[in-house]
Amino acid sequence: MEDDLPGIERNGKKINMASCDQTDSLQQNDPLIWNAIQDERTRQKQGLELIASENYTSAAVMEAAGTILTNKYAEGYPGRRYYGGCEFVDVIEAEARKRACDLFGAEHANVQPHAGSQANMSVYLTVLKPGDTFLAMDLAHGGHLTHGMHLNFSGQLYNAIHYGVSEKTHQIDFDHVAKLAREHKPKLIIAGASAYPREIDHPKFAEIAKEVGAIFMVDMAHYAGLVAAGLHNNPVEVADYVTSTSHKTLRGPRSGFVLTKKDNAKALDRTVFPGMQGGPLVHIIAGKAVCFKEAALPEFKVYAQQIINNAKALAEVLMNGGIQLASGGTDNHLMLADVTAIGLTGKIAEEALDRAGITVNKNMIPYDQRKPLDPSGIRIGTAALTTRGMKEEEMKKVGDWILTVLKSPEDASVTEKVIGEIHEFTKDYSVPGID
Ligand code: DSN
Repeated sequence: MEDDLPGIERNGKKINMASCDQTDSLQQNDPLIWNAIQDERTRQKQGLELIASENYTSAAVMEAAGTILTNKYAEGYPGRRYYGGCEFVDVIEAEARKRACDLFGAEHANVQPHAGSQANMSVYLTVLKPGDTFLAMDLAHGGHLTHGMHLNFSGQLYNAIHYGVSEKTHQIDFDHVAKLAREHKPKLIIAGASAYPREIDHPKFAEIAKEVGAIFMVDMAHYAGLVAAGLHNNPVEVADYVTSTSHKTLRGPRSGFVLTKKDNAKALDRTVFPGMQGGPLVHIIAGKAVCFKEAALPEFKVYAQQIINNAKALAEVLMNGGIQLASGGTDNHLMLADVTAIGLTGKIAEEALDRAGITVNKNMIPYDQRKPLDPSGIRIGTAALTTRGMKEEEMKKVGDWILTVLKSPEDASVTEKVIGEIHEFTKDYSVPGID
C-alpha cells in the first residue's frame, strides 16, 4: 500500500511525503532546489549586480520573511480578521502600516498587495470602471507594464492613453502631458516610471490632474528609497494615491504597498481584500515592517545619497567611454545606455556583460527604432552595488569593466580576464545574508 503513495527517492529508498521527516533540512530534503539556491548565492556574491530594480535586502528583512509567519492565514485587517489566532500577526501588520505612514508622511497605508502590479491594480479597481480612461507613461519611454501596456490587464480593461518624453531632451514633456489630459479628460493620471533616469516633478503632474479633474496616482516603485531619504520630492504630498514596491531602492522584501489619504482608506482596503486578494503574506508584511524601520534611520539617507552619487559617477565613466545616455545623465539610481553608437544592440550587450559577471537588462530607449526583445539600450542601476559599500571610486572600475566588455563583446579572452578580475574584486564587498 505504502509503495503506491507518491513520494520522493533518497539514497535509493522511496520515502512517502506523509512520513517524511519534517525536521530534515532543505539540503537533505530537496537537494536540487538547495543546490540551485547555493549557485544563486555564489552568483549574487561574485558578480556585479546592476539591474536597476534589484537590491540586496538586509539579513533582518530576510530573517523576518523566512519565518513561521508563512504558515498563517490572516484574511481581513488587524482587529477584523476572518481567521482565529491572528493576535500576533495583527501586531505585525498594524506596525507595518504605522511605519509606512510615518516614513512617507501618509495618512493611510495598505501593506497587503503582494507586489507592485497588485498595488497598481488595487488603485485602478478602486477608482476606475472597465472602459475608463487613464493617462500614464508609455512603456517604450520608461513606463511600466501596468501603466496600460496592451497585453497587460491595465491595457485590456481600461482605455490607456500614453504620454512620453521629449525627443530632444528625453525628459517628460509636460506640454504633451497637459495636451493629452485636456483632450482625453482621463479619470486617472499616473506619474512614475521603471526606466526614467530623472527626478519626476510630481507637483507639476498634480497641477495638470487638478486642472482636468483627474484623480492623481504616483507609482514610485523605483525611487521610493530616494523619497524615503528626502532626496526626491515626496509624491504623498500631492497625490491621491501612491503605489510602490518595497524591494528596489527601498531595499525591503519583494512586495508592494499603497499610501493614501484617510478619506480613501476604506475603499482602497476593501479593494485589496476581499476585492483583489485573499490571504496576505504575513511573513512578507513582517519583512516590509523591518524595511520601513531601516529606511527611517539616518544611515539610510547616507545610503540613498550614495546610490545617486554612484549613478552619476558611473554615468560619467560610460559617457566618457563613448556611450550615449538617455537624457544625457541621471538624477536617480539608474541610467539608460544607448549601445548602438558603439555598434551593439541591447541584447548583445546584456549577454556579453552577463558572460563577464555583470548583470544588467536590455531596455528600449526613448524613440527606439528597434524591438523590445532586441532594443538599442541597456538599463543600469546602482542600488545593489551601493548596498555592498561601493562608492564613486569603485564605480570607475565598474564603468571600465563595462566599457572593456562592450568594446570586445565576442572576445572570450576579454570576458575571461574581466570575470576573473570581478570575482577577485567582489571578495572584498560583503552581501547581507551571505557574508
Ligand atoms: N520589472 C520591474 C523593473 O525591472 O523595473 C518593474 O516592476
